[in-house]
Amino acid sequence: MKMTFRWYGEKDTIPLSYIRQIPGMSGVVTAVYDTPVGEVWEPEKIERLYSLCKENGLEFEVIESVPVHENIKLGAENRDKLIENYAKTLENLGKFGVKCVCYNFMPVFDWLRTDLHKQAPDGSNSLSYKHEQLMSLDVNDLHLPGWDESYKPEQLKGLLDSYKDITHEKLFENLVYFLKGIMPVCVKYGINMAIHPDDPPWDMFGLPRIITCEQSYEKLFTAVPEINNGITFCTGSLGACRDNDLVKMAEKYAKRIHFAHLRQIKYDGELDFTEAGHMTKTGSLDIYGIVKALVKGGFDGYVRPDHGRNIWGEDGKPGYGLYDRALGAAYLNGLFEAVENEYKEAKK
Ligand code: DNO
Repeated sequence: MKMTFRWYGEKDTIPLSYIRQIPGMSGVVTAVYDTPVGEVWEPEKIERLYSLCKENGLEFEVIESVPVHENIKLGAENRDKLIENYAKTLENLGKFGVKCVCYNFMPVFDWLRTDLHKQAPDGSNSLSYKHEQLMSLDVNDLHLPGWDESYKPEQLKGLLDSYKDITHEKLFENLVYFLKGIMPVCVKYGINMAIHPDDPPWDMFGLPRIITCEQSYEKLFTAVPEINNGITFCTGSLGACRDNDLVKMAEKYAKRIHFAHLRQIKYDGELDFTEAGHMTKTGSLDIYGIVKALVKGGFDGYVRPDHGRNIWGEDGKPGYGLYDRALGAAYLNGLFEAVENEYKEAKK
C-alpha cells in the first residue's frame, strides 16, 4: 500500500512542503489542469509536475484524472482521434513514471452534491446530498454547488440531448471500446487504469450511470480482462448505495483495486448522506472492515484519504482541505499497519 494525497497543482492552496510532512506520505495524486479535455498533455507540463514533486521528496505516480471526452462516452464519429490523443497522454505520463490513472465514465456530470458546507454540531462542515432536493432542480437551468459552470445553458441542453439515445448498454459498449483502444499503451508502459465509480451510484437527470455495483465490475472485467483495467474503489461513492457490500467487494476485487479512495459517509435517509470524518464510528461505513478486507484480498495499490471536513477554522476547497484529510491519512495508516501486521503474524 502506498499512501498518497490529492494535490490540485500549483494553484492548490496546500503546498507540497506541507503534504510531505504528513506521516507516511509517499506521493501526490495530481493532474495537468489547463489542457482542454480531449487534447494531449504536453511532456513539458508533465515534467513540471514531476520535478515539483521530486523537489519535495514526493512521488508522482498517480494521476486523477485524465478526463474522458464526452464524444468518447457518446461513441461519436471523432472518437478514434480522441482515443488516440488519450493514449498519447498516457504514453507521455508513462515516460515520467506514472503507474496509475484514475478516470470516470459518467455522462456530463461528475460527482453531485446539494450542499458543500453542511454544518455539524461540532462546528465542522462537510459535503452532503439530498436526493429530493437535487431532483427538484431544473436540469436546463442548473446551478449546482461545486459544479463547474463552464457549460452555457444551451450547451448543456445540447449535451443532454445528445445522450437521449444512449442506453446503459450503449454507454458500456463505448467504455469497452475506449478501454480496448488504450490497453496496448497501458500494458507497454505498465499503467493501471482505475475507473472511478459513479457518485452517487445511480442514474442522474435521465443520464445512464454504469459503474455502480458489483455487477458492473463483473461485466467490466469480463469485457476487458487485462489487469491494467482496474478500479478506483471509492468507498463514499459505492457506499451511498445501501445494497453494496463494501467489505465483500474490497476483498473480492482487491487485486483489481489499483487505487482506493477511503472516506466515510453517514446515512441521513434512504438515499441521503453527509460526509463524515474517516473513522468507522463516525459514520455508516465499516472503514476498518474495508481495510481488513483489502489486505486479506492482497491489495497492493495506492490509497488516499478522500474528502475531509472543514475543521479548525479552515475554509478549504470542499472536501479537499488539509487538516481533516491529514487526520484521515494518519487514521488509515494506523489501520493498515495494524491489519498488515496481524496478517503477517498469522502467516508465520
Ligand atoms: C471528487 C472526486 C471525483 C474524481 C473523478 C475521477 O472528489 O472523487 O471528482 O476525481 O470522478 O475521474
